[in-house]
Amino acid sequence: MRWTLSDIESIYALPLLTLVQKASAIHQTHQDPQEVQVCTLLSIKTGGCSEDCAYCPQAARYQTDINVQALMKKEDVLAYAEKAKAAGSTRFCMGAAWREVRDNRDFDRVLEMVKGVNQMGMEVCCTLGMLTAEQAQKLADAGLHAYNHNLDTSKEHYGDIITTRTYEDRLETLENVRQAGVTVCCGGIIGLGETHQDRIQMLHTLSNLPKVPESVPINALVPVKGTPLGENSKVDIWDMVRMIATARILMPQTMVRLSAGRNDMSIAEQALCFLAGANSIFAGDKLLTTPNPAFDEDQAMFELLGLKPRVAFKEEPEAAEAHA
Ligand code: SAM
Ligand code: DTB
Ligand code: SF4
Repeated sequence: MRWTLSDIESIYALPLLTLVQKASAIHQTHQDPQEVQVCTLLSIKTGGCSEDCAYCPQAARYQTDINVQALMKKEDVLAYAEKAKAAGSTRFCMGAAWREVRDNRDFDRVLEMVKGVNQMGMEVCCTLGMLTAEQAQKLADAGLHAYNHNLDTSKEHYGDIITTRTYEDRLETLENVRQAGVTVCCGGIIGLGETHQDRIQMLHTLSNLPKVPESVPINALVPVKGTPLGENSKVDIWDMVRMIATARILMPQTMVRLSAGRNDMSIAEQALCFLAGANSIFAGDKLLTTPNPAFDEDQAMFELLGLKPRVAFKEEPEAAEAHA
C-alpha cells in the first residue's frame, strides 16, 4: 500500500495554507507549474440514461431540462474536435450517457470517431460507462489515449448516490482499461453530501489503485434542478482547494483536473486551485450539459496568471510509486 488511511487523514487535516504550501512544493518538483492541460469535452450522446446517479441530469428517471440526443454523426464530432484543436485544446474527451458499452453499430461509430480524433494529433479520451476487456482492447486499437471512469465518492457513500451499479463494477472497468494499455482518468465529485472521511476514503482508493491514475478529475457538484441533489448547496472553495492539494501530494506525477464547477468560481479562486496543484481543466462553454467558462475567458485567465497550455502527448512519466 502506497498510502495508509492515517497518512491521508493527517495530510488532509493540515492547516489549509500549510497544506497548500506542501502541495505547491511537490507540484513544482514533479510538474511544470506554468503548464495546464486544456481538454475539451463533448457529449456525443446525451440523456436518456438508465442509471440512477443522484447528481446526474442525464438520468432518464429525473425531470431535467436537457435535450435528449442520439449518438452524434462522426463528421459532426470531428468538426467539433477540429475547432477545439484550433482553440488550443490538446485533449478531446467524448462522453456518452450510457450505462455500459454494447457491441453494436453505435460502438463501431465511436471507434471511428476515436480513430479520426487520434489522426488529428490530439489525445483522445472517452467516457462511455462500463467496458468489457474486449471493448477496452477495441478502443485501444482504435488509438484511444485515455478512458474516464470516475469512482465519484467513497465505497461507503456510493450506495447513497447510485444503486444501479456497484463500486466493484467501476473497479472492474478500470482494470479492463489498464489491461488494454489505455491510460486511466479517474476521480470524483465533492458536494454530494459526503463526509470528510468519505473524501479521504476515495483518495485512499484512488492513490492505491494497482497503478496510480494518470489523470484525476476533481469535480464540484453542479446542482441541476430535477435531480435528487439539485438543491445541494454550493461547494465551499476551501473544500475544493483542500481536496486538490491532498490529491497532488498523494499523486505527484498525476494530472489533477479542476473539472466541473469552474463556472461558479472567480479567477482568484481558480488561481488558488492551480497553486494547490491542479494542472488541467475542461475548456469550452459547455461541459456535457452544464455551462463552463468560454474559451476566450480562459485564455484571458491564462494570460493573467502566466499559464501556458500543455502540449499533447507530452511524455507521461510512470506514476509515482513512492511517498513524496
Ligand atoms: N455515463 C458514463 C459514466 O457515468 O461513467 C459517462 C458520462 S458521466 C456524465 C461522467 C461523469 O460526470 C460522472 O462520473 C460524474 O463524475 C460527472 N458528473 C455528472 N454529472 C455531474 C454533476 N452534476 N456535477 C459534477 N459532476 C458530474
Ligand atoms: C469528469 O470527471 N467530469 C466531466 C468528465 N469527467 C466527463 C463531466 C462533468 C459533467 C458535469 C455535468 C454536466 O455538464 O452534465
Ligand atoms: Fe448515466 Fe453516467 Fe449520468 Fe450515471 S453519470 S446517469 S451512468 S450518464
